[in-house]
Amino acid sequence: PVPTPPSTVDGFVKQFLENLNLERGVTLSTASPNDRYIALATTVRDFLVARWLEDIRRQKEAQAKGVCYLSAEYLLGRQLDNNLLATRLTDIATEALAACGIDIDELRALEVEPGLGNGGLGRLAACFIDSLATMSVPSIGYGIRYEYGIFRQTFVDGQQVEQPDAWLTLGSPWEFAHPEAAQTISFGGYTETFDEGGVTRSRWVPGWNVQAVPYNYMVSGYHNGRVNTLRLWRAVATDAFDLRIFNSGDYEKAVRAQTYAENISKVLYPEDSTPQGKELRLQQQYFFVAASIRDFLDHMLTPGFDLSKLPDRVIFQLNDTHPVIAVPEFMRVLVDEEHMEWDAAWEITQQCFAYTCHTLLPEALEVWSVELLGRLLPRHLEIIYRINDEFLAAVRERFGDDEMRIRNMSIIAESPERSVRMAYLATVAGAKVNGVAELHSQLLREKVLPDFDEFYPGKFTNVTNGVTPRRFLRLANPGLAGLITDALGAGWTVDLERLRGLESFAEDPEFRARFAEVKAANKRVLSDVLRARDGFEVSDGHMLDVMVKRLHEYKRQMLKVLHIVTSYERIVSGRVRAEDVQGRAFIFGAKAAPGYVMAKRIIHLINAVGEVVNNDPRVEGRLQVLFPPNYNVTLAERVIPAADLSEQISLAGKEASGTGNMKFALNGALTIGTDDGANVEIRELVGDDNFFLFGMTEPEVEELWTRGYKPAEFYQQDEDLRRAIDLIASGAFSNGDRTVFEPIVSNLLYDDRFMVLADYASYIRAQDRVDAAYADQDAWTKAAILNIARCGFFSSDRSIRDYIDRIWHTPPML
Ligand code: 26M
Repeated sequence: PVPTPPSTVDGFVKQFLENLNLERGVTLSTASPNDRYIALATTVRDFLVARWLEDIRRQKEAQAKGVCYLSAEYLLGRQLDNNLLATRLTDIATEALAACGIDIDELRALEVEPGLGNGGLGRLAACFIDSLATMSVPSIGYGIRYEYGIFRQTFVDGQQVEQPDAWLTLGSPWEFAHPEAAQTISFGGYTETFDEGGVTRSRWVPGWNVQAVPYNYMVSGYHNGRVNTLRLWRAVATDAFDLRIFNSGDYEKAVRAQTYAENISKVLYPEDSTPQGKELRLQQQYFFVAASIRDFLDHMLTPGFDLSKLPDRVIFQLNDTHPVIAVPEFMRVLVDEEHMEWDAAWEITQQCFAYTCHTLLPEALEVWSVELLGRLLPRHLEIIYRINDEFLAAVRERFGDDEMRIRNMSIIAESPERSVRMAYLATVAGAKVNGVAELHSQLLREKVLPDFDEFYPGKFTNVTNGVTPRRFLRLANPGLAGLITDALGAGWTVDLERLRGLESFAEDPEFRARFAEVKAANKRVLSDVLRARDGFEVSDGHMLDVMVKRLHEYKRQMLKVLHIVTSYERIVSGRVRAEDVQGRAFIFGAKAAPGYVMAKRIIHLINAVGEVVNNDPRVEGRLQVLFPPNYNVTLAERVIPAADLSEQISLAGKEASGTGNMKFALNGALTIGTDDGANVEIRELVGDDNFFLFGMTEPEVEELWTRGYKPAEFYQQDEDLRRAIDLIASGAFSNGDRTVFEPIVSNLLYDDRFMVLADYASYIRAQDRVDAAYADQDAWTKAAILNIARCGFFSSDRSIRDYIDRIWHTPPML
């Protein structure tokens, strides 16, 4: 007997008080705020369980084809609100707590978000499992339960200092641990050959192992009664692991060994583009995919299942290359453990995997040295070699002994070090390979993997990213959601194309006034949050100009800085009167990978510019630079609904898609952006009049590179640019110390890999157009409403539909 949701306030009160007593061992009067939060979360969680258990049973019974989403990251954000929404308990819970003398908002604020991801890729995985549940697709998400998620960012003298994210310390009411269901995952050792009926085969004799303990999370569908599973694995030392060493009598070494094993799920790697080839990272990857594959085979299939039928039952979607070691693992299980013939196993494997690529930067493509891979996973290396041999033989058959081509296509790179190219392995093994926006998929085929596209016609496809309208509209922007529902009815939350219906409302002055009121209210909410959180004062009436995303040179936060410095310099040089300047608050949110020196310098510069600009009386408060530390999903939910202008200014051809760009447009911000990633599709949909385009196109970028890019020439030729850079170089933002930002300045003048200076003039002109447009508030509002009306395409529900149609072929379970 599983509890069913209370339909009354009294019922909720009763369950809540019972949870305080039975789960926390306290009474209402002795409960700490954390006790109350946990009891509330538990009460909500418990009412999802009945549906969840039912769905697990149904999925198993149906024996339908399902998706196993393999991702090293899930950037979930807070759970309470989303689950209240799914169970329709928001109002009941609010009243019930009020009846107990508790303000539910105070408890909401206590939830520490699970930050088990870096940025776009991790958040995309979270949006996808939301859509999978909402669309009743048989599916499960697999990943790692990091004990420490993405670091907490603080600023000390304007510079980033990382603090550990101990998100589990106050308890974790949303998870169910199953230590009894732990699996053993092996590493190291060696391979040996043996004879089996006259055939020589190879097998793995591992050197050590760890336990993988599953932690289950419920993923609730929106108002469809479905609850899916997210299963995250935690590494725990095995007895055997300890015992061998204990028996050797070395207690200290045994305890150290335990620490070693449990390190595997200790911390999320905070890099989001430049893999360092670290051994622990490969351990993490193998650990979670090996546990996930075993889990699927053991629990989702009926005993005696004919493994040749696996492609009818499962597709493993590889979220970037991080889980690609699943390919040789799957082969190892089929061949070594299930005694399948190699060719049959390979046939199945090629139908059971598909690969999503999220980048174009060559330095972001993962490779593992053969030395490391062979030491940690010797049998897998053998399997990879055989896959490569057979693949290259097929390439030879088709193209002849074109050694250049063979070297370029080999899964094994020979220099600078023998290593395995994980993207190539994924491409060879995957039934499909997709990019994450039209432009990105096209460049992937034409520039990154052209030989593979030629060799495998039909393998490459596109699925443009999307975002969940539940979290990023319905929950984050209740004011706008209410307005839309009043206009169109409630169906848009699961059928976002219905937003089209707002087009006619853009012409309605009363609707525009209500929209403007919602935007103003969202700005007040953000302003209150920033005051409480960081002590910032956002001026009334300022345009909110927002750039939030990981700090990376290709994303070009530096271009935004040059715009701010130019606006400032125009005032202090007397070329522009402060009173004539449109008030703007520039809001940044950005974490830098801890080892990314240039990114950290840019963070320092943004804070330094803010310090000066915000305190210079000549500016008369017209320009404000606000950089709240520790941008995360929780803060995103406040910032995005309040924004007027969305900055999507990467160098064309570098941003695979972007997903923040979609969130802003759906919340009625206008975009200033380059022709890059999904910006291209946003602009096509909203129209040129409702989008501020600037900068070179991707072919123009290519052309300038080949011609020879000399950033200093742009500096020489543009007075505003010269003044801005000179001001930074002069020490104006570093108390006269010219050395602090010198590396940034010389990088811009003499290297500038991402062509900030080449796009500067075009960017400044576009910003001048933004100012002019903002002066007509009513026209701006109209454009904002049209952005919303025309961006329904960017629902992650549509992305999932595309994955189903083009890759998975998994019909929804009705
Ligand atoms: C790899 C190895 C070692 C440590 C970390 C990594 C790693 C982790 C995350 C590498 C890349 C990671 O993420 C990349 C990412 O977030 N890419 C973004 O994906 C989004 C979703 O598709 C796109 O919208 C963005 O354009 C793309 O930059």
